[in-house]
Amino acid sequence: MEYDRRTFSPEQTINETLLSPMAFDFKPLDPNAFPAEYRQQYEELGYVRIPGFINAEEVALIHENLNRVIRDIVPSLPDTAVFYENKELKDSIKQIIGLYQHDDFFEQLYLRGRFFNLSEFLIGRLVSGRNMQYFNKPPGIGKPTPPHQDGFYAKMTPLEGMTMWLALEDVDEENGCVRYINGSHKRGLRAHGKTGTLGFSQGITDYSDEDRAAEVCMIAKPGDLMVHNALTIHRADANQSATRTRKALGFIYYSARAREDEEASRKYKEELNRDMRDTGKI
Ligand SMILES: O=C(O)CCC(=O)C(=O)O
Repeated sequence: MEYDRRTFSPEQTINETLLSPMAFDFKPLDPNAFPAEYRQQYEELGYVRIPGFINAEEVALIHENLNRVIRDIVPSLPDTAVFYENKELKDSIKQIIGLYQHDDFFEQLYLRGRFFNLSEFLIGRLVSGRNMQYFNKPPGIGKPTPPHQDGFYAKMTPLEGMTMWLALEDVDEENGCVRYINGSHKRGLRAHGKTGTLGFSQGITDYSDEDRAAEVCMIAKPGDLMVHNALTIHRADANQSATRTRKALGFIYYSARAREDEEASRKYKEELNRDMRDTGKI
């Protein structure tokens, strides 16, 4: 494994001029400092669960910055970058796509912090960032996330990728924990078809009772991180709480050598945007 070109030593500071109004303080960690068990678990199960990957102050800083982005930046974003559970209700945001492209704080969190270094450690190669998203399930109306494999959405070859899912609040069965199927990353891509769900337009078409019985629910506290392989099957239930939100961040990384099929990706996005408009979802 080679880390010399793209990693940051713990002492290294971020260029002050790049900082957004809320200070960035997620010191990168040396990739070699992560425990070997993280990679073992990731390779065996298709995911690794890391409790307390960031601390309470760091979680609070992310919330502050999210609130600022939602207040100051979201109103000017295109309808293909912000999805609402109900587009008439501005407090029902369910997803912000490409969060790092809209704000410096999130760009640095994504590309200059310990998340990036962890992705290199787990993949064992240099990586590049593909997308960072905000996920919420608003109380009462937050819909289920259909069973899927992220690799189906990403038109990448080789499919060497992962998503990091960072809980920003308590997540459990009631408000819609992420559910993984152990070892599913070893069995290839399953058939996907349209789901009608905004933000997760494709789902596994033959998801069975056997699949459901094999699910493991990722109960999480704020700051806990789950990292899943692009082939790991996962889903989440609706938010059944009348009062609790379910906020999280998703960080998607692929190996630097993975290439996107640009034509397939462009076609897919065009069709998706057309579908979302035609069905009145955006
Ligand atoms: O937040 C969710 O419900 C699901 C997120 C997801 O599917 C992912 O991070 O790949």
